[in-house]
Amino acid sequence: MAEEKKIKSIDPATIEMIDKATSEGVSTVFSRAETMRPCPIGAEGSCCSICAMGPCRVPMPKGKEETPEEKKKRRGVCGATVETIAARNFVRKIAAGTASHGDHGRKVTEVFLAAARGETPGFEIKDEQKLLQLALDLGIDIGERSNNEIAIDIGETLLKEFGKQEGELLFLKRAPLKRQAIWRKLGVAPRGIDREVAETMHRTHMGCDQDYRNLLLQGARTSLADGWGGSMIATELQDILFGTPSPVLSQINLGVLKEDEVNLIVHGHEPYLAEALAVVSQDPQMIEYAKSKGAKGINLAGMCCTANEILMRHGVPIAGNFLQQELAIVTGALEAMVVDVQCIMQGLAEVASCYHTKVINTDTRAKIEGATYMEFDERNALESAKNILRAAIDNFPNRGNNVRIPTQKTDMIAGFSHETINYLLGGMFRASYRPLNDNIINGRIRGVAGVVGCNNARVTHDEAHVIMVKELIKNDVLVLETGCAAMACGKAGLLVPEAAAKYAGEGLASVCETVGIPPVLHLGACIDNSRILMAATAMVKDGGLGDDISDLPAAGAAPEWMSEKAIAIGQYFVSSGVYTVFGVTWPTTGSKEVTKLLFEDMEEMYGGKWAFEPDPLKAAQLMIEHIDKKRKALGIDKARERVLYDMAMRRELE
Ligand code: BF8
Repeated sequence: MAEEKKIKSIDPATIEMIDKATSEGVSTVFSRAETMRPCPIGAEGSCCSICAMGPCRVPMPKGKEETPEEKKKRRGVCGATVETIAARNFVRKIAAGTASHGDHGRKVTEVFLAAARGETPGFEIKDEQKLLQLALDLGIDIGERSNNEIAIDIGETLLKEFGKQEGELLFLKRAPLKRQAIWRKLGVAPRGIDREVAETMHRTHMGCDQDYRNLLLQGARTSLADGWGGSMIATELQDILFGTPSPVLSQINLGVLKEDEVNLIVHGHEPYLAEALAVVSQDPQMIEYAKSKGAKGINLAGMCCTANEILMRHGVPIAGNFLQQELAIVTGALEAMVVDVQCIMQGLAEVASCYHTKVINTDTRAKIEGATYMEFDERNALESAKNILRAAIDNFPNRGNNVRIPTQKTDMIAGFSHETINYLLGGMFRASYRPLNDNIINGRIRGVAGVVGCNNARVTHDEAHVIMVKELIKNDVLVLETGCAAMACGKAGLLVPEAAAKYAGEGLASVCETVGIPPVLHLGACIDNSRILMAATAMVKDGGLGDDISDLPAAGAAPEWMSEKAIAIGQYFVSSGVYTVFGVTWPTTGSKEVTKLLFEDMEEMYGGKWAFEPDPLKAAQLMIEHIDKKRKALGIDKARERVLYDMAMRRELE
């Protein structure tokens, strides 16, 4: 369990709005986290609530070593051991995360198919090159056929991936051959995405799968159905439909809200509505309408993963990450918060009731009490978006006199898709990860780290992300980011090329300077962690760094994780061969055996394993040690001298 935190956020804009909320008597996630302590038994995975004979609480005794006799007695009413209970709880989180990304991927596929069939005016295939590449990957005939004909075949093929009952997910073939062989040997190559989720729910029903090892194998299989299934399908099809991201300059933090314009934040995960809003908010008629209500214009901003989607494709600024959602309303300057699915705090409607903000929910899968429901119809996207935007504009005259927008906003560059990294490094005509591999081999770059995931109100907002990433880049580790992690580092000024000279070690800085990239690359939303899998695979395929993802000098982390999706992501990285460190709290500490399997034995099985370290500096050092271990195994450890930073040098660099 993380220690009592000292400050609520490292971000002054966040602190200013927490203070404003407090002085206005508004409760937020920050104040609720103070009054509601986490349940210590649930936090360690020792509470079983899957049948009505419980909930059974079987906590690890504190302050003394448990005897085998005591351990035997730690059982639920049905006789379930702590191992079974902890493992069931853990793999259920994986199933929930996989289901969330999978359902997102399924909806993307349906919209993609509808667009290919010409049923969604406003949405059409944008990235022909990626469409054709995907057709080749899937063995779909290109010939003289139109893009839409090819897209229909792709959509129909990928839609079947969700309900497939036999065989393997098609994208598994993209992984290095050695990786595929490991999955097959362990029996964890997923069949259909939904099938793995359903089987996990079945196996974790009362009195079913009771062997924690077997449960964790199914957990791995389910997680792979996320990373190489639902998430990868979503990323691929979104890119084809809305455009593959390329580097774009924008800004981040609550200071992107504007005092004299209609402010509209789009928050959640699926990008169709946000795409349509990005278009209609530029419509001269809508701008005129906003002016008729006394505003100078329309200001669209994003929040959470939806923000990442429209930032990368349209340069739309980001108002903040997960823990800032209520605070955007506390500014008093937000006309509407438009939401769809996932990571939308139920506290939003309550906070909005203290201001003039309308919370507009748009998805039938996520109804919200106290919000205004305006269903978004993808088949009539632009009209739907206009209706929602009109509701926001109509709300502008209702602003109160309690408006205060923090001044903080920071420049950031996003849009580093796997393809873009390829082009940036290798050039348009010989796109390749070769230069990255060469710089890793010659030691200028020590390795690569994926730092991803959420904010968590149990730890200081954004702090762990920024400390970890600064430590990594100082030690010449190139950082790839997604989700709320990328936003934390964006606010801290790490997503601009100038950050290389300021914060990165000499080797990494020299490479960033040559290529013109920041030392921390923003790859997108959480589903876009599949881009990191693709980047890792491309590094393996380009040669010189072993023949599997687990051979790469690479590591992953989610230092402020909170959602079940984060556990699914972490497990698919581990199952793909990546050493992955989580912070905040660890959900299986109630069982030594389960924790040992995750933290130790998985390395034997998958080449990757989990670790838990709530101190972000120590966690970064664990990642660097792992990277060095891999460099040694590859025989490239002599190529670089390790730079050790003492405290004085660190302060100088800060
Ligand atoms: O999917 S990083 S808080 S917003 S779960 Fe949610 Fe976590 Fe943010 Fe996106 Ni990902």
